[in-house]
Amino acid sequence: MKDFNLDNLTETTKTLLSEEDLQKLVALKNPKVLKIVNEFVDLCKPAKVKVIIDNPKEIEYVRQGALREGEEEKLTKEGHTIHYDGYYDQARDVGNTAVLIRKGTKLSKVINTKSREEGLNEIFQIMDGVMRGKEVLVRFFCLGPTNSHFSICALQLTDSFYVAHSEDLLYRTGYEEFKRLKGSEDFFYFIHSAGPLEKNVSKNIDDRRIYIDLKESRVLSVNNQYAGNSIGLKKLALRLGIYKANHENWLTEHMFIMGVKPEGKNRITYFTGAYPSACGKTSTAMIPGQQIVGDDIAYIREDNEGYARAVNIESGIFGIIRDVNEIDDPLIFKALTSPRELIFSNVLIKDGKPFWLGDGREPFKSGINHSGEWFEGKKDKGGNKIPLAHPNARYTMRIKELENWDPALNDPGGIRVSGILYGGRDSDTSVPILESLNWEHGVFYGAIIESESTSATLGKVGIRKPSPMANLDFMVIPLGLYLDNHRKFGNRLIHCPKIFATNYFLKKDGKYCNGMLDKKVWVLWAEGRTHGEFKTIKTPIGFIPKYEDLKKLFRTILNQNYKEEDYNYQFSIRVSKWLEKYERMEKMYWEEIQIPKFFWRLLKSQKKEILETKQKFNLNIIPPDYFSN
Ligand code: SPV
Ligand code: MN
Repeated sequence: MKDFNLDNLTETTKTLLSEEDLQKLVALKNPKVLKIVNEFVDLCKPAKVKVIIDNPKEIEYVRQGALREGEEEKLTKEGHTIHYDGYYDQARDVGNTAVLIRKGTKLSKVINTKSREEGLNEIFQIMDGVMRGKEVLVRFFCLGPTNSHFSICALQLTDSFYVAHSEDLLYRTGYEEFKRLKGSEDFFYFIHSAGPLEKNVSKNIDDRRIYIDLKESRVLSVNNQYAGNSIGLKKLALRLGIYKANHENWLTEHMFIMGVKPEGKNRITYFTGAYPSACGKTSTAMIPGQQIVGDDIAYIREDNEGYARAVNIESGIFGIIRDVNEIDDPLIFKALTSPRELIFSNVLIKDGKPFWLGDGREPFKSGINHSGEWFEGKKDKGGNKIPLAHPNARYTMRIKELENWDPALNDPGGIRVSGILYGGRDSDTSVPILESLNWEHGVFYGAIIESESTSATLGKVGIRKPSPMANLDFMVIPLGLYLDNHRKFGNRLIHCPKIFATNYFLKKDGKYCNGMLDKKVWVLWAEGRTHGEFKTIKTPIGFIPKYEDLKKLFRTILNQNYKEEDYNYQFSIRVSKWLEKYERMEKMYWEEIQIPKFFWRLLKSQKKEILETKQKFNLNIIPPDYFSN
């Protein structure tokens, strides 16, 4: 690789690159970058190659290109645009995503794998000439703050101006960072092609492929536009990050980062949190009065003093727009309804204005949406009623557009992690919040996160889906290895973050026990705990809050009277429900490989202790005061 230089460039690449753009590549003094550009320009055969560096003029070229090519259209409000993904390209394509591995390597049973040789042959064939007639953009980004030992350089080649524009909103520019690499090959790269387009959306959906090549730290993605499939730096880089972190003893997590600020106390305490979708991730990160650093992906490393520190690898949000309304999400709603640079995707457009499901406004009966011209009652080919907007419709904007963005966002040293929240969803088992007994026990909680399906999700109601660390979809190494890396990470720290588990969805007589804002109380209780405040009650499942403390917090934070009978119901230990959960976990983990001993040890001891308490009190549902002494 070292000797790849201009002389090695093929004629095609030389003729497609302007002298100015060629010089931008040369200035990086990075043979691997040159080689990649050469290889994929040769393979994908675009009509034009454009190298974009960090300056605003070049970034404006990308913004304008998205409009010119029709991948985005202007809306009435200044800076707002709309992008549509194809009707069948509205979410991550699990079936066509695969990790390329050597024969014999085993990963989690839920992860698709393919032999590397076979996968590369297949995708190279699809990529041959896939950019014909199009312009490919060569982009440089930085995953994490610039000038930071956390961060990883990322090279993206894409023929989608929408993808490149989204990346400008979601990530930090990285051309100068690539210079700082001084020729090193230690970076991720992503090749993306939306493939041939029809009405501005990917046409060859059957040839959609997203192949993760760990050996080369790269992901190749074709015939798609939906950001979770196309934007290299998002879920594709998450996978490469998990691989790298596990080999270098740090953590890449599907986690938000937030600053918690208790009123009247002059301090800010940082939490990270992993929640499967529909378990309250964004609403936790956006709890009123708190600050947001990131909403999706974090790199976590230990510092010299033995603290865990985290950075948001992104600087923007690709957020679910469904149910964002003035009452529940005032800050996001405000940002979405005022002028700023913002891409809406797959929402309804009527008279140049965007509308979405659950936006709190009178719904329209017609407009343009992800299905084209839309009218109420319209059905798709499968006979399914098409909603006004797609349930997974999104907005893409910079975090700085939110009034509560935290200035530590770009701190190269990251923030100090004091607490970690694992959020599951069930109607009948877990308590609203608990503190784990120690780090290992907390990792165990991360490993046993489940989310229960609701009427808002497809399929049967009440089905519990395991979602270890909300990261299973991206598990490019054996799940057991990943969990053990977590355990070891915390055990090395001198100042270990406290780990908490939340469940905002407990029900009584079919009704939710807690209001939307109750999570503010749980999170502020957790914040207090990281400062040694509040006494707790020790139970077999962990430390739970005392009634008096919650009563006070409900009063001061929400001006509500938290009744003791509600506390007793919500914080009871439901023995048979926990045992059912452990059984489901046992079954699931039996089918995984290399599950570390500590997991089985904890599963066994939790079961045993919970059974013993049942016998001791001769009760199946044990209220918290049975445990206080
Ligand atoms: C998620 O599904 O976790 C997301 C959206 O953040 S996607 O980019 O599709 O992964
Ligand atoms: Mn996510």
